[in-house]
Amino acid sequence: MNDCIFCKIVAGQLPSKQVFENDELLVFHDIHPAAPVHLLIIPKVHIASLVECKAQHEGLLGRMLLLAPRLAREHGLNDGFRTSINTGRGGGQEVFHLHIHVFGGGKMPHLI
Ligand code: D5M
Repeated sequence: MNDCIFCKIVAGQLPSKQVFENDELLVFHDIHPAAPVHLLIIPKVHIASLVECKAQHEGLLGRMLLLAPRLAREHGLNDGFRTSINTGRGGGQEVFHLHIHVFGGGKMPHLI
């Protein structure tokens, strides 16, 4: 997607503080951290949101989620961490490229 900022990060056209990369996933620090550690796990392929995910993405979604505890451990979140996926404008999504927030390490916004 030409106008997707996360696709531009994947393509190396925008800078990011990357902490993990493999053939299908990229992880980088959120530019507006909501906690001392705040990472975003994204697929390299453009998927706008969870709504656009199909059965074919089951494995990808599983691998994204399973990366979270490893990242948390590597970033010292030994006491726990939070994951969130905002979906659609009503769900607070601002960047329409699927991503899992992984954050922790201090005071975090209160959520239900
Ligand atoms: O969250 C989208 C998140 O993406 C939000 O926390 C800011 C972050 N963001 C936006 N632009 C960048 C760049 N360029 N680098 C790193 N992080 C970025 P959402 O779930 O869509 O509300």
